Amino acid sequence: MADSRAVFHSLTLRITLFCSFLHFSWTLAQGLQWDESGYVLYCPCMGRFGNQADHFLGALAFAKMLNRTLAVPPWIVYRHHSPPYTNVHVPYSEFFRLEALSEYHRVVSLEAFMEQLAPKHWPPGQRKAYCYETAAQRSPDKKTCPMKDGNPFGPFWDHVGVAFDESVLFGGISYSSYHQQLWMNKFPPSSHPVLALPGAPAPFPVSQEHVKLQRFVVWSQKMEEEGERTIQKHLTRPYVGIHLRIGSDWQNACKLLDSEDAGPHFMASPQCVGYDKQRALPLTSSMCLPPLSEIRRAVKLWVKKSGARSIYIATDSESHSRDIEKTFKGKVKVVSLQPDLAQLDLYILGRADHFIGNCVSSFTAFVKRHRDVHGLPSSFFGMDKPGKDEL
Ligand code: GFB
Repeated sequence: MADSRAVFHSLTLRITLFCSFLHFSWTLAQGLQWDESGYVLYCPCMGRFGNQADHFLGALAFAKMLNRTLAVPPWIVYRHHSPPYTNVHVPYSEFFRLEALSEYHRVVSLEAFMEQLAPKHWPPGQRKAYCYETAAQRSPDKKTCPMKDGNPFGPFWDHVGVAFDESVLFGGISYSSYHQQLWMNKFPPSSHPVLALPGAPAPFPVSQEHVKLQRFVVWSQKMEEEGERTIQKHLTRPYVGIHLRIGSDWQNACKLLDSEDAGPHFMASPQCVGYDKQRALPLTSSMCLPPLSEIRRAVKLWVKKSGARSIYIATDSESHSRDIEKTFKGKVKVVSLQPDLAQLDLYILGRADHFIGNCVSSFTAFVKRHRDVHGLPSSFFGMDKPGKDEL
C-alpha cells in the first residue's frame, strides 16, 4: 500500500516537474524580463541548512502572498573546520531544481537577478534595505538596517556584490498572511520594486500551512545521480535510515529543555509533537538527545517491522555503527559514510524504506517533509508514532 502510494506520488511529481521544466526553459530562452510586480530578496542568515530550508519555504510563501518574484538566495554553508575555512555560498540549483519552484510561484536565482536585472533596474545608488525599526535600533544612528553587520550578513551581500544606500524601516507588521494588505499598501512595487530584507521573511520553524511547500523542493539531477549511485553501491533494500544528531552543540542545546519555562515546542519539535501547543504531545529529553539504549531500541523495532537488510546512519558526530552492528549480530549491514556534503546524507535518508529522525532537529525536518511528500514512512527517536499534522 505504502509502495503504490509512493509510486503514484513519484509519477505525478515527475510529470508536473517536466511541465515546469518546459515552461521554465522557455522563459529562460526569452531572457529575464523585469517583473513590474516587484521582487523579494533576503539573506538566509539564520542557522545552517535545516534552518535555512525551513525559512526558505516561508519566504517562498511570503513572495507569493505579495505577488512578487522571489530572488532565491544561495545556501550559506559554514566551512570553518575544513577548506576553504570560510562561508561558502552554494547556488540553490546546485542542490535543487529551480524550475520545480516555478510551479508554485515566480522565482529567479539571486545570482541571475544581480547579473541580468540589477544593473539596469536596481542599480548601485538606488539599493534600499528594509527592516524592522527594532533591528535598526542596533545601528549607531538607530535608523540604518544592519544588513551587513557581522557574519554571515556581510559576506553574503558582498558575495552578490550589494552595498545598501538607504534604509526603510517598518514596525507593527508581521510576515504572516494576516498583514498581506498592509504590506501591499505600505510598499507598492511601483515605488518599492525591490524589498531587500536582512533575514528571511518567515518564522522558524516553518509554519504548519507552509510545510506542504516542500513538494516544490526537488533534488537537482546532479544530487539525484550521486545519491542513487551511493545507495546502489553501499546499501541493500529494504534499508532503514537514521539521523543521529548527538554532537556537542546539540548536547548543549538539549540541556535547555530541562529549564523550567521549556514548553512542548523547542526548535523543530512541532514536526512530531504537533503544532497546536494545547494539544502537543510531551517532548522528552531522550527525544532531543536519544541515549544509545533508545537508539538501539528504535532501530531494532523498525528493522524488524520493515524487514530491513541494511541500515544507513547519518550523523553529526559518532555513528555508533559498531554497537548497532552488534545489536543485529552482523546479520544486517550497517553503513555510515559521513560524507563531506551533508546533502548526500539528506538524500539517502529521504529515500530510505523507513526513517528514524530527531524530532527537534530541522535537518531531520527536511527529510521528514520530503518523505511525507513522497508518501514514505518516518518515526522519531522516543516517538514511534508521531503526532498527526498531515501534509
Ligand atoms: O541543518 P541544521 O540547521 O539542523 O544544522 P538542526 C545542523 C548542521 O549540522 C547541518 C550538520 O546543516 C549539517 O551541516 N549535520 C547535522 C549533519 N546532522 C548531520 C548528519 O547527519 N550528517 C551530516 N553530514 N551533517 C540547529 C542549527 O541544527 O541546531 C542551529 O541550525 C543551532 O544553528 C541548533 O546550532 C542548536 O536544527 O539540527
